[in-house]
Amino acid sequence: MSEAEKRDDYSADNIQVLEGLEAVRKRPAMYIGDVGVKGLHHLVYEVVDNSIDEALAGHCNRIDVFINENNSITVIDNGRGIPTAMHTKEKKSALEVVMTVLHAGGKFDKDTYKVSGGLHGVGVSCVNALSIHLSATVRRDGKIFQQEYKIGKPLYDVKVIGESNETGTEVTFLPDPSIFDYTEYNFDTVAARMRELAFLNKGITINLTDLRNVPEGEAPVKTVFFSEGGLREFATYLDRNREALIQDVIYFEGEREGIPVEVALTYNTSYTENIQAYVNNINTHEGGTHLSGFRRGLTNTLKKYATDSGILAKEKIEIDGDDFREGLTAVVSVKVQEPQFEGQTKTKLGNREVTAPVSQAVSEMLSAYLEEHPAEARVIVEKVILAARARHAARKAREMVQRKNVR
Ligand code: 0RA
Repeated sequence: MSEAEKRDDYSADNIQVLEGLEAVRKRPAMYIGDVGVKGLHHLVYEVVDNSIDEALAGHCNRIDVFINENNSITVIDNGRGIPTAMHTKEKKSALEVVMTVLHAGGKFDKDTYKVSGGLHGVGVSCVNALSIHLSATVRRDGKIFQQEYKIGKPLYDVKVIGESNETGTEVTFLPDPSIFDYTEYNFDTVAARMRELAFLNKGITINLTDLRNVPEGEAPVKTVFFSEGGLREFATYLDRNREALIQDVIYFEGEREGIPVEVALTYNTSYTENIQAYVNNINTHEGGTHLSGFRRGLTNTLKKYATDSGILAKEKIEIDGDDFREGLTAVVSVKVQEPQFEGQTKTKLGNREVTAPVSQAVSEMLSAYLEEHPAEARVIVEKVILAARARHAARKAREMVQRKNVR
């Protein structure tokens, strides 16, 4: 056996096998949230997430997504390609195992840095189960392999259909109309998620092409999502319609206590707060420990600066956490190996060990920025003090009205 074959053998065998697919068709909502527009779009995200994981592992930098004329979806990546060698336990190609066994997707081995969220990580087999037709094409080892499925069942064994010097995975699926209320994709919905993924995973090019209703004789429009600056550019994008209070985006990227942390923040002249917090590329709408860490780092650092710099001294005013967040736009992204999602919509991070690393990262980047940019620091602190004053005045006014009503 050659080294390459051994490696392939190894990766093929390391796929953990758990359960069957019938369960998914019986209770689709349990796996993809719902069978409406949201669930329909989740299918795309799940397939793309697998390619994102391959990119995060350092083997892929390009993902092409097509919305086809019949509302099927094609996702092509330039990764290593899903292994196709025989999986000894299952006596099937690893590709077939990945496509037909729930949870078989990526748990190849713990060393592989795998953090994708997707349908809460249920895997591409789930997409297969909910598609009337799916085709998987793998380019690797000089060959092109293919297998097709109907509602998750293979139509034939994995076969070689050609030769290729390239590597990668290509999946085309057509959602089952007997499962979904709607089967028509919304370009803007898909585009928004691809844009978000490009910001969250800098350096990956995601191309999105809508092949529906292309006028005769015209080329389809390809939209390219690519971010070199990551969250730094994400924050700028979020504030695109606001007036900036400071021109910079304060940015941190690194690892703290083994947890990859990326944070970007800036201030605009509005009074609203916009903090987007992500765990493994999933927007944690209900917040959690990473958001607490962010808030703690922000509040402590700004409070300390306001006090030490003397700007606060002449004010004699009590400032609290909310005052630091008026006009704040921020994005926090952490990658957590075993995330615990809690809350009503399972979008609240519960892992206690994440708070300190995020808080540290925010304190470090922010104190360094404030020290080096005294002019901007003053503008921020003055805005904070203004917010505190407004809050105190509002409370006084409320108390006055209430006192009058008592009489
Ligand atoms: C695990 C191992 C290997 C590739 C992949 C997963 C993989 C999965 C997907 C899903 C979509 N695109 C993908 N690209 C790669 C290969 C391991 C090896 O070659 O040693």
